[in-house]
Amino acid sequence: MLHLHHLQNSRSFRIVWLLEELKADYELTSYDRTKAYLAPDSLKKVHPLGHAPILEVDGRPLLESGFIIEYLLKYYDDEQSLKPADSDETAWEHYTFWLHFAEASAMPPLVMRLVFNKVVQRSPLLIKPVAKGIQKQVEKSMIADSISAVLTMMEAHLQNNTWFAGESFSAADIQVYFVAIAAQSRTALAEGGYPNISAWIKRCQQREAFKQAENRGGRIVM
Ligand SMILES: N[C@@H](CCC(=O)N[C@@H](CS)C(=O)NCC(=O)O)C(=O)O
Repeated sequence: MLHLHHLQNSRSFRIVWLLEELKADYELTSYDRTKAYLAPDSLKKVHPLGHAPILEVDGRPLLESGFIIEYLLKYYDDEQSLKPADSDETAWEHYTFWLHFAEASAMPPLVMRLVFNKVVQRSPLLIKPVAKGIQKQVEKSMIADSISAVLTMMEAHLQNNTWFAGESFSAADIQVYFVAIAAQSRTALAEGGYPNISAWIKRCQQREAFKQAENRGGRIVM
């Protein structure tokens, strides 16, 4: 029995999408974010970390989107259709690299940007100019260049590859998709500055399972 705990507008969309690709039978509980844009406390009852996604398998909570993806592919992808075979070394390497890259290198600067935006938004009027000043400094010194470097790597890879693992769609695309959507605001991606990424986003969105995932889990809006 699979039970996905899904936070609106979050990484857990990845798992909704994957479950739809696998045509799995699952229960879905959706949580709204709090005013502070956090997960509600009720998610901590499922697991003390309180982050989404959480996939309960027969009542056992699994965390980390990358691990949940690997778990589902191992036990629920009978045809091994969403991951390259180990024998296809190039595709396997691409797949594994991008699966890890999404959380390890790409998400940290995006989360930092989100946190600093929220700090400014939530600062009392008197403090706001100071908060804005700090945000500007951090954005310039630590965030903007890292996000550009991430997008440049993705763009270069998609110059020669239709999907992140190469010629076939895989769960690596699902993992990286959230990065691309989270990076859309305040980068050249929204203005067409990364045409290969934009075309790949469209290819992802055309998949039936993606549309089904949006119907069940809601659209990601950043
Ligand atoms: N590395 C974890 C990150 C989990 C995570 O931080 N999830 C965010 C959603 S995008 C969350 O639950 N945020 C709400 C909160 O921290 O209160 C994963 O890939 O699953």
